[in-house]
Amino acid sequence: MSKIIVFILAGHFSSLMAIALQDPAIVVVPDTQLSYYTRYSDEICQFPEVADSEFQWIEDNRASLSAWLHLGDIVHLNDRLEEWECASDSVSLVSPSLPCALAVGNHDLVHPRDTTNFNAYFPSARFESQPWYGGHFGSLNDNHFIAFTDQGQDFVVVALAWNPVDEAYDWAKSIFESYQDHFGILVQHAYIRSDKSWYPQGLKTHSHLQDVSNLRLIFCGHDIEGYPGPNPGVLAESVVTEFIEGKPRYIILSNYQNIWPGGAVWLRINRFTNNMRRLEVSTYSPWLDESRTGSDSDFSLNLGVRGDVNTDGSVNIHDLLSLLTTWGDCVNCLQDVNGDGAVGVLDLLALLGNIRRFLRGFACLLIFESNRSMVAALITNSR
Ligand SMILES: [Ca+2]
Ligand SMILES: [Ca+2]
Repeated sequence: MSKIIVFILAGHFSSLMAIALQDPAIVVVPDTQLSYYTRYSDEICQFPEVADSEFQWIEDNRASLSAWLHLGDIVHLNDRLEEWECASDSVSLVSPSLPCALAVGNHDLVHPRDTTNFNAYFPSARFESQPWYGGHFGSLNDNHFIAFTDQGQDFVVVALAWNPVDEAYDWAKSIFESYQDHFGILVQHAYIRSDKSWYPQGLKTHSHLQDVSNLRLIFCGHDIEGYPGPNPGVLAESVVTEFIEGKPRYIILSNYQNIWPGGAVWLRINRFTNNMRRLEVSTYSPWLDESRTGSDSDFSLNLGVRGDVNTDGSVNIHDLLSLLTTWGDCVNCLQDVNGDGAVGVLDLLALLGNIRRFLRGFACLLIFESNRSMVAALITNSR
């Protein structure tokens, strides 16, 4: 009888372990516009097979993904319906059961806000039968949100369009507040530049949403200046760190649109590990079947306690030692507690600010040890 119980318990725990081992993962798709760009009237999309490889890869890996998010500039010439046709066909390669959100970029509309073609190919009706589709602001799908749960983690994602009306910001804020217990993500086409400066739209969104405590990640594209990287005008990658109520919020820029052909569909895989304490970001091209290396493309960020360098949930001597041995320049590294691109005194102070509990415990241990030797001496002397 006891053997049977042990067997059942062992089976139960092994299934729990299997669930814990699979982490939520969200794919970010930067600007696809140059895969579809029709330079001449007799061309129907420039590199549709390149874009298709990206969405086929998402479909092939759907079982291990939580969602995919498009950063905008889906097409290059908004008024060319062939580009929208190709883009729609690419997106159709992915099962609609996988949650997705698409930001409207500056190439996806007629300025200032005519999104007729976006809404012809990606209307709310295309998604609203899916349980993850949350709804949209106003009558169009320009600004929409999705909510879903994967591996026990709740997410809410808001997609804000290029140049949204002021009321859309209030709507976005109300969505995050309605899903207060969800991990919040925003996608908006233009937000920061590669030199970490604000785009005016990003600054405006920041002013409206800076106090939203559950907004933890912002993904954006658009920029191709590449400054100060080695490929100005070709690609852009950057991370800006903020702290909201003591928790880190990251603005993550990625765009590779001018890499031949058609941006080579470099996508971002964002994997949430260590019980949502760490974000592991990698950059992969399904077309090239290559991964980008270097700390701008392949890095980890701390989503949890400030100073918890190894993201194990507590700040202690291990984090302190890791920080001290990484002293100096350190782009997108976990030891860069304040996210300024280097490990230094400010990071040390931030870590020490959260290490007080550990130090208190250490002090108690010292007092106990010194008292113990004192008591032992007294006992010895009294004999
Ligand atoms: Ca730690
Ligand atoms: Ca730092």
